[in-house]
Amino acid sequence: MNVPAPERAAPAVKTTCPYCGVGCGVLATPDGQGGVAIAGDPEHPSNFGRLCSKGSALGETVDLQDRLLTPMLDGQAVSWEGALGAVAGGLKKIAEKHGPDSIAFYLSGQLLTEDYYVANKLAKGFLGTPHVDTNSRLCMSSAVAAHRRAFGADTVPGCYEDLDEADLIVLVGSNAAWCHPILFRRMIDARTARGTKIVTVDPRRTQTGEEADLHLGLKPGSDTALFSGLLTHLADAAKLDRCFIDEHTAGFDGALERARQIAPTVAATARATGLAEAEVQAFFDLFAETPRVVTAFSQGANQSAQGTDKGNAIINCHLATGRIGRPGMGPLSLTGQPNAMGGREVGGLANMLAAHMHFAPEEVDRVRRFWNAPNIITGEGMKAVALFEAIEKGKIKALWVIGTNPIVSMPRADRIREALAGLDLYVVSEAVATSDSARVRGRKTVLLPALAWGEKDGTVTNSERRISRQRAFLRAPGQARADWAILCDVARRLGHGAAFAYPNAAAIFREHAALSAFENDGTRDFDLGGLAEIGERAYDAHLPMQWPVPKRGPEARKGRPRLFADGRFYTFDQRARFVAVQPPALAQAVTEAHPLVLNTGRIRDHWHTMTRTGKSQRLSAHRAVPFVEIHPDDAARHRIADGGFARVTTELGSAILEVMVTDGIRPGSIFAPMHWSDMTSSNGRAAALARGIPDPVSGQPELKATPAAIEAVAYRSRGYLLTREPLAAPAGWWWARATVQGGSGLLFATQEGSREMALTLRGMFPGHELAEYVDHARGLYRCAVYRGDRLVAALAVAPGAQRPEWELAKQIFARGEMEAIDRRTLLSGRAATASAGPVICACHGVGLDVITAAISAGAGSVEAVGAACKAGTNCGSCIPEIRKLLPQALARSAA
Ligand SMILES: Nc1nc2c(c(=O)[nH]1)N[C@H]1C(S)=C(S)[C@@H](COP(=O)(O)OP(=O)(O)OC[C@H]3O[C@@H](n4cnc5c(=O)[nH]c(N)nc54)[C@H](O)[C@@H]3O)O[C@H]1N2
Ligand SMILES: Nc1nc2c(c(=O)[nH]1)N[C@H]1C(S)=C(S)[C@@H](COP(=O)(O)OP(=O)(O)OC[C@H]3O[C@@H](n4cnc5c(=O)[nH]c(N)nc54)[C@H](O)[C@@H]3O)O[C@H]1N2
Ligand code: SF4
Ligand SMILES: [Mo]
Repeated sequence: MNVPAPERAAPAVKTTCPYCGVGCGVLATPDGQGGVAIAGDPEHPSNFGRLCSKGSALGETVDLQDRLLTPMLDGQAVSWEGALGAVAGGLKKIAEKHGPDSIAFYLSGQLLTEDYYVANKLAKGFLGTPHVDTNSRLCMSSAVAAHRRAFGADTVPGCYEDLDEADLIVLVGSNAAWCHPILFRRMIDARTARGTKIVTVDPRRTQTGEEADLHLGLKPGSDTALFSGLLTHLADAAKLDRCFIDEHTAGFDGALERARQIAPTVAATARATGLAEAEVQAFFDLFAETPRVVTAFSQGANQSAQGTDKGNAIINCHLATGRIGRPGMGPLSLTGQPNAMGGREVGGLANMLAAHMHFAPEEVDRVRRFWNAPNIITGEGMKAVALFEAIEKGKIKALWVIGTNPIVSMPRADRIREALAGLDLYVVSEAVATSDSARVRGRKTVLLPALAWGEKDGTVTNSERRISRQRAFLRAPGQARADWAILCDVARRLGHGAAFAYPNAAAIFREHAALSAFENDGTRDFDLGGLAEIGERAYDAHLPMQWPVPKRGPEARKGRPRLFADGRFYTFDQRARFVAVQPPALAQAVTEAHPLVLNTGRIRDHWHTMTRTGKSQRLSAHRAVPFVEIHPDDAARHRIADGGFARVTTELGSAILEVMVTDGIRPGSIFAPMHWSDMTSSNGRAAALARGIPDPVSGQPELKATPAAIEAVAYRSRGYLLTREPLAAPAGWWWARATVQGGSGLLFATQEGSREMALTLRGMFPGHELAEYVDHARGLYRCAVYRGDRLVAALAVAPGAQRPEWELAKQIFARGEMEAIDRRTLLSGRAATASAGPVICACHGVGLDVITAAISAGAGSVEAVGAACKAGTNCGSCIPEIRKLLPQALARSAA
């Protein structure tokens, strides 16, 4: 059994952040009452004590509200016996009737390696279905495919120290300031320490682009032209490492010839990318002249119908200059999820078998013998997009979803939601009962309560191949269990008890490590042989370590920061491959009906579908409603106003989003965050609008460029409602929910006037005292609902053209006890003192107005602003935004 941690005020437990692939070490100090104090682990080599806004707020996300705490069968609570019986019985029946390949698993890069290993083994070795894919298909499968084409294995050559030691960092399709914030701070430190230059390549000028020395706002999807132009330039400027190319690579001439066809000159590159020639020239010169260059790439490269070629176009330039595997140089795929890499190690993708082995007959046989597997699969399964299409077509009858929320995050999610209803068996292992995917019903639906972060035990691997421990420090709540333990119980019920008799996570890790070393002899990059006999105590004490960790040799038991320094790769002839890439093209052209390109992605303080960060009031303050960014020219053309609403429509559906007009986005493009779901908004599911045409090599869907239309939407009234408990919004409202201090907030819009709104609200709080301010002639209604001195709810309604300003009301609401002056403030909508404005610094809750006031009073630097009002002094995630407000920045953007 998994030994639960004692729940008492205890010393700090070292664990790892459950969010992004940076993989920061966390010190968690439980308070003995289910809560926890969070700090960065100063000894962890990924973050050296720092945490970003999301990591810092982890303590606000461990409460049990909304948690799934009992197994459920078709909407009814059942015993574990009942639930596991239904899963095992259902799988057995379906396998007998339709064959095992009518069963599919959809896993997650947020599972621990041990969970992932067991799921993969059960499906591919024992149930005998190849259809095991993961949300990592949507995340970094193009990077995996590019690595395999170039290196013969899915190897990340470098490490984070390379960022400290680089003189040039090129960020391609990465908003690292928001999505890999602690790594980004390392890059900024490198700039301070050694003058490292930062170049960003992104059609949007994000906060990362704002901080860059050079921002290349290229046309969506044109990255292969940029890097083809660069390869051509390196050749023409005699900047190639001929020796490296001749001795350690193959395919250079073909790749260069293709690059010349795509982008023969600087001028041609500029034309193909929509950049100015001077910008292109500046970038090419910088790259050519700087030996220590790291090119880090993320979803702007991967989530593309040409994602694999984008990765290889980048890698080509590094191979051509021999800049790989050496300090301060190399291509670096930034992984998104905390265990995206661990999933690749166990073989969680449909085109892998296990432990970086694929489907060569000898590999299949090797894994079969190691597992003693009765039903080993012999070929690839369906990748996520195809897998969900097979569900629509009725080919897949049973689906088990573990640790991901596809009804929000899959492209074409509305269609998928309909398709799931046709499944004979739909199983969801979840931590949260109210997630969109947990609320869908198949013909038979089983929900299995999973342990969440802080309760579970295992390992994760970050972007630099570093394996760290996640450790339990909270008691298992309700009947929740570890994902691996649930899987093992189902395996036992299917008659495979002996192969799944793990006493704990350490035993699974040992087996996983042993498989990686099994008949390896240096032929496979992924080798944890040195950890295959790790004891329980050593596993518990395991320090972060970078694979490979072979049994013998210099890096035995201590791992290795870089690979390929010797110029030997994992192809049959040990030479790396150049890849001749295809010219850039968007998967789908815009049309008259859908004239804009919809780009989707992330915001600073929310994580994916918000089932966890949505619980934090700190993280919900920075961006409280789903929004769409649009260029001023397009806004004018479509008659859309900043702060108003717009309906964004693609051929897959529509969403209604608040408009943010900004020249940070290219004309012709719009951007919407992926985070809002039906749990947090009425019409905010923007991720579902993506068409998701897959890359031909990796199968990763295009999520950054879907043709879309936009039109203004007008509402008669808008306002906010603050309540102590989350309240369902009345039908017909547009709404978005955000956690606020002391309760829950709804920002809403309706077609009703203030008169009807007043009636609705009074009906919501029967038996309470109401203090009201009514001016129906001006469409205004404000109301404070209280019991005695305690403020229970606060509402404000104004005409639809006004964006509600709720910072002040939130401050009063947070205090709970009302004084007369607060009541007047709430009802007048005007502060006795100035409001703080929208929150910029999540850690200290510092608003925009406070920061600009500090700057007006003379604070001329980020440090001075911090000294004046504390903004930016904790996690630093907001520093790029503060820097943008400084007079120099304002002068620059005015010029
Ligand atoms: N705050 C926060 N951080 C996260 C996450 C989160 O949910 N919230 N999720 C984590 C996960 S799983 C992932 S995968 C990572 C993702 O991290 P990122 O990849 O940095 O984030 P995204 O916002 O998805 O996309 C990055 C950028 O790609 C740009 N882009 C779009 N099209 C193109 C193009 O054609 N070319 C180029 N060069 N760029 C393009 C977009 O404009 C966007 O700014 O973040 C991780 N970190
Ligand atoms: N349009 C568009 N779509 C996208 C993207 C985009 O940029 N644009 N990005 C894509 C990318 S890169 C990613 S990674 C995905 C992310 O998308 P998802 O994986 O769907 O998002 P999450 O919200 O992280 O889902 C994790 C789920 O697991 C649950 N959970 C948490 N802990 C545990 C646990 O320990 N065990 C179990 N069983 N469940 C747990 C959470 O409550 C949550 O419901 O979205 C993809 N979709
Ligand atoms: S950068 Fe932030 S989200 Fe990512 S691992 Fe570190 S603390 Fe967690
Ligand atoms: Mo991701």
